[in-house]
Amino acid sequence: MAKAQAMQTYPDFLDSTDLLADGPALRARLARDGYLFVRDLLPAQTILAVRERLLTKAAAGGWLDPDSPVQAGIANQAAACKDPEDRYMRVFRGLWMDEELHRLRIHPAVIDLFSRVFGEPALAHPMFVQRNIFPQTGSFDFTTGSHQDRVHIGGATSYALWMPLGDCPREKGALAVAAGSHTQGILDTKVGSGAGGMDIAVPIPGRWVTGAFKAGDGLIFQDVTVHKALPNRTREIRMSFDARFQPMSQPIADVNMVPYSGCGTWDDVYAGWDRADGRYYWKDLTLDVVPLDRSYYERRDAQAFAMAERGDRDARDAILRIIQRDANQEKRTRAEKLLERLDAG
Ligand SMILES: O=C(O)CCC(=O)C(=O)O
Repeated sequence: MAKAQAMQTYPDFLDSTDLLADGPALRARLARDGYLFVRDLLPAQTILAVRERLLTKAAAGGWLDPDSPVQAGIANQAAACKDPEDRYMRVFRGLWMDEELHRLRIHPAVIDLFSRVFGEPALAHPMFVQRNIFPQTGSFDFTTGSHQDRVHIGGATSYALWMPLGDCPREKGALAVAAGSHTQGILDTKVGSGAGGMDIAVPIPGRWVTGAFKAGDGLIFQDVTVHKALPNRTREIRMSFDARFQPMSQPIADVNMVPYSGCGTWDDVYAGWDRADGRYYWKDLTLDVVPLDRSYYERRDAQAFAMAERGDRDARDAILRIIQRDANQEKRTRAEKLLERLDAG
């Protein structure tokens, strides 16, 4: 717990709200620190409306305490789970497909901000992430480990927008970034339970900063800025979304053009929507779509197979990801056998 306590004392983000209208100043600060923290980027009411929609779906999926009001977002700890477990995905799909959630990443305030930062039209990646972090307890302990996004996102330099769906004080699992870490390029990774089943394997450069978010506040960071989430020490599920943005003229990797893994096709996603706006917003744009450099995943998979052969359960998340997400049938079969062995102990 000492480590968690130390995280609670990280200094606050530098607040860049006063620079919001000044593209060159935002660009300079982002280049210097690797991140921007902005208050009230989206109207709180917009965020809270999405939060309520997602909580209703989470409650129907059994994730919330049946004895508490849905709006309180109190977790049913017996249902605690995480991406990419099957029981997580069963409920998560419905949350991720939510139409109002999808509209957040193309809200004019967001697109205008990134366009100012880039000095040219900004592209919101079609693919984005919605996260649900259950409280940390004796029997369930998952938070996002330190990582960089670049290996997962590929393409040209991109920037994330991370926003909690509702207020997010530090103890609810706020995001932290290592300011200045973006100057060191892509760092070595090892198999872990962090984003994409990878964690950073070397000492982390830069200076950790974090802060308390109010609904509508946003954190922007570069794709090589190291970041992680603080543990969720409340009784609520911490809900957030993170989307990626880049200058429209730059190459975008193919993996960012498809829905979240396990959520079907775009037609599947849109089938349950009431309104048409926000669907296929990229279809008429001229984009330079390139393949993702998969070498980082290939290295992760080789490490995960070697660990799982030795019976090391730390490989479990990466093995699960191979089973669910790898195009290669041979690898999936090998991973399935190893998972059975790992789970049999
Ligand atoms: O929300 C989290 O726990 C992790 C977010 C993250 O890793 C990201 O936005 O890239």
